[in-house]
Amino acid sequence: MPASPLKLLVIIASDGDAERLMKRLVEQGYPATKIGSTGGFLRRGNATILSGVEADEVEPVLAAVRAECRARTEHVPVQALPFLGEGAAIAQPLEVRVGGAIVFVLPVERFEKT
Ligand code: 2BA
Repeated sequence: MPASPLKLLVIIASDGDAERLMKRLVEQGYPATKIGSTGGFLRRGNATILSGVEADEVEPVLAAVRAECRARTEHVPVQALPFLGEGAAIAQPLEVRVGGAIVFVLPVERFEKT
């Protein structure tokens, strides 16, 4: 039987959640690479995890993401935002989603290991 097609999961998560998620993925035998990244809106450090798995492994990986990356809200002073800050001295803090994860599932055309 031919192998299930490969998928690449691109997972963007907060640093703390990403660390726990990496641990869980590796414990469960899924390959994962963590890259330091920065969110464009908050300009905070976050982490991007790449995981290349077979199509039938996507759901178990997503289950791990849901278990480790729980969304919550935080109030961020508008002055702390890099592009809204100027002249926003009296604006109310902005409620933003932090934690949780953003996941893209991409088809993999070809995989090579040299
Ligand atoms: P940031 O761009 O720093 O965004 C952090 C959080 O700020 C977002 O959480 C969202 O709740 C809020 N936010 C972003 N843009 C906003 C806006 N224009 N107005 C009001 N609130 C806004 P998430 O949606 O969970 O995104 C978390 C991080 O995932 C983002 O950090 C970014 O690094 C990445 N991300 C999210 N969507 C993406 C996408 N479509 N493509 C690439 N990266 C994405």
